Amino acid sequence: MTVPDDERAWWKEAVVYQVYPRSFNDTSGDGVGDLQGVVEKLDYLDSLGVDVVWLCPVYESPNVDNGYDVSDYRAILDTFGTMDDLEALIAGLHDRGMRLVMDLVVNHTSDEHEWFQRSRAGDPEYEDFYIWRDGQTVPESEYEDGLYDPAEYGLPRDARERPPNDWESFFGGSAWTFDEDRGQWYLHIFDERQPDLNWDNPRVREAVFDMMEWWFDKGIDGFRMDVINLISKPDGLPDGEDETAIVRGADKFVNGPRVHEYVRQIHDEAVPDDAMTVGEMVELTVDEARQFLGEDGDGMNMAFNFDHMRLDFGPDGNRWSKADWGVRELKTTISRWQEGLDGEGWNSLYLNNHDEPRMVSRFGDDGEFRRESATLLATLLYTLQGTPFIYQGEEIGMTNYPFTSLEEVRDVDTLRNVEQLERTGRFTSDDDLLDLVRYRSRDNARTPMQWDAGPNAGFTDGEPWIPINPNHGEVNVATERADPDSVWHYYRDVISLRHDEDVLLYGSYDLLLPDHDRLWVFTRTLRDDDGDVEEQTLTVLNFGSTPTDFEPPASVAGDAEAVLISNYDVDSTRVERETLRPWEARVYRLA
Ligand code: ISL
Repeated sequence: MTVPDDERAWWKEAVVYQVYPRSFNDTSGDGVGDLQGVVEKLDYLDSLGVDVVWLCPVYESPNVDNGYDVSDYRAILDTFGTMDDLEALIAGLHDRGMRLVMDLVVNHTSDEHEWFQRSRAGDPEYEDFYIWRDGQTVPESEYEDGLYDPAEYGLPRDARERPPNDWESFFGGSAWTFDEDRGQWYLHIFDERQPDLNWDNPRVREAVFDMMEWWFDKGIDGFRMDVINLISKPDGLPDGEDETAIVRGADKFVNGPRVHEYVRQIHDEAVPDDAMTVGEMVELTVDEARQFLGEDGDGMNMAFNFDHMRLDFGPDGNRWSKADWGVRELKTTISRWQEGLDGEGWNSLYLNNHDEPRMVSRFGDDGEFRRESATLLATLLYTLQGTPFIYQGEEIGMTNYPFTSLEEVRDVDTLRNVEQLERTGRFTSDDDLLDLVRYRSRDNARTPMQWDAGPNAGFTDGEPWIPINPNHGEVNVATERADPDSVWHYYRDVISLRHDEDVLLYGSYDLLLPDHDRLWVFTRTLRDDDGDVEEQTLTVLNFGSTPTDFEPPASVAGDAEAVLISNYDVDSTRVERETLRPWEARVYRLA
């Protein structure tokens, strides 16, 4: 056995399936998915071969941000069911040898959380639970010269105050809101109804750790930690300095001064040894990731980084503009993470989630080559080093939604940002606006899971909370399962391949043909103690809708032992010069 036991871990060998419960499966008929809906599909998930379910927030919430605004961490939102349903889900997963990872949203709470209610009322026990500051006084002259408009901050005409600093919210506008009750401003890096917790207050940390322990006692197996590298804010809350920051101020509040101390404390105090943690970390670099992960890290297992999610942002670094990307940049970016974390951390592998457009629409071809490109992307994800995360519907090649009006949009992020951009005259026409929404909106991923070709795609008997993709007649689980050549069957095969092959789990990654602008070719290699190759695979991907010549480098050319998987028929095991078909993907076991 080449892989030492202390290098192995269950979460490294797992495939995680992300459930966005609101859009997964509705059993109550109210048009919103629910926990019983997930329970009902456990055999489905088992048959796909996944090991872990990551469940997006199901806690009590006013749903300003679909559950990422929690008003009670220990209660289940009525729409989703009851605590009994959640316990049934845990039991159902464990019975099948699967595990449950919950979402931990503790950079902020809902403004309806009792902590915030008490904090705004000045209750001494809670007054420092959030980040409260006095505003800056604006000289009367600025008001008279029209340089200051109180309405911009939702303040009355006679107000002469601006926020404590210039930080912006990810959802557009100032990151500060004035609270009448308390007579002060509070910080919210997301919506104004998502006030940021004050992690510098030890009582906040204690309260969070207690809550985490309470969930582990219920039997959950880990946490996905929402925007966890934003929890430490710098003393004095200085203005932003970096003009190209993703939002103004991000250069100050991302990876703040005590973030490692806090992440380590979370792990030391509230996470059992065999649990799995994955931190969502905006603006993370490989160097920073090593400090969170790995042997000398803070105890965290994996991080979601966003480098590959930014390749199509405009030159201003803004998510709400758009630029072309090429496979060269994609492979350079992902290769940097593959090489950078080898032996010093562990990658999470994803190309979409509930915040991103559908991967086949963004990185593949969701028209003529939907099947081929979806399976190529799967081949990539399942033969890289790291733990793959499937987002619901990815396994059937679900696509972006063809929005024709803002009335079809539910997402606070899309609506607030579009509103803000309209104010600055960013759009030339309605079509221009809708183009961007169709490309970027988080709602692309949030339309309901397509189970069958019937009414409402088998998602609900009621009126769905968000429109269902009109392509559900062709793209749905029933059709995919009936067709042995489908995306779904490919996912099942590639998942099972990955489970069986140590070299695909633990082998090191080496990029070949780095400068090729259409092909992505790499090996995975396991070596013995003397450094001799023991096992090796070769992944060859033609990233595009046109045929491409492949000239294999001498190091991998010749007779391979086997073709382990491919998305077209391949009749020879020879790795030799040939023309690859559109979106063709192959994995060889080298001799
Ligand atoms: O992609 C984004 C910015 O680059 C944002 O869409 C997203 O808000 C950001 O990635 C953080 O996401 C997480 O925290 C948000 C929540 O709205 C997202 O759903 C969640 O995944 C606030 O809790």
